Amino acid sequence: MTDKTGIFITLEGIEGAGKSTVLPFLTEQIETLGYTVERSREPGGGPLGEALRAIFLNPDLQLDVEEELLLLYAGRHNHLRSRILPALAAGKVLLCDRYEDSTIAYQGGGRGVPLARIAELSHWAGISRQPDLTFWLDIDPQLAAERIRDRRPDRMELESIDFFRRARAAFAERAASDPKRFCHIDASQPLLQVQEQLRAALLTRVPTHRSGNG
Ligand code: Z5A
Repeated sequence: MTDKTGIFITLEGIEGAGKSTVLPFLTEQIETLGYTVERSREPGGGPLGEALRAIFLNPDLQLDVEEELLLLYAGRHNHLRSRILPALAAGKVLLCDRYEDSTIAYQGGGRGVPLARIAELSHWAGISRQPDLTFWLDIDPQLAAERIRDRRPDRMELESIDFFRRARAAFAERAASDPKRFCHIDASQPLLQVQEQLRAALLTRVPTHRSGNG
């Protein structure tokens, strides 16, 4: 699973699945295995991506899916070269809240863009590195929506429940096609049980880091 040095781990799932909630716990658990963890997120991550994130999520803007994709891949290119690859080269674990699987799920599954078209754009943008391990926090969209109902919605959260059902189905398809990388987590369970699933999965999937220098 490790490339020359670091490990690239991502967290995926529909909004309200609990990704932000489990990030500190997951970080701690990975550190316990002896790694230095750098956390990041998408949209965002690099300086350009963070600037574009505000545009991407702005509920006052009406973007079409081509505009969404161009924003996402400009940010992803910048994220990859300025944060992800340097962190991996330094031997760290780069732990990222969302990455390209979210594009497959939301712009592909949710908005219906053919996956071949997304793959073409990804190739053109030079997205050369995929995660080594992806935790998919899976939850029913209705339950997820109830968890976040008191929050002011961002642009994507204004979408219908059917949109999130299609996104979930796209995550499921992706996970089934790559079981070696994807780890399914039942995110509908109480937090302690979600954490226990993550801890157990980490122990089986990530080796203890022994050299102590990364
Ligand atoms: N997007 C895209 O379209 N294409 C792309 O390529 C990429 C992204 C990369 C921004 O993502 C949006 O961009 C996202 C996809 C799109 N849009 N949507 N919709 P984001 O990651 O910044 O936003 P998010 O996914 O919407 O984050 P979120 O709503 O914060 O979800 P979360 O991090 O998974 O959930 P949470 O904040 O940790 O938890 C939500 C609530 O549930 C909170 O009150 C918790 O206390 C509670 N919670 C958490 N876990 C539990 C459990 N186990 N039991 C009970 N309650 C819980």
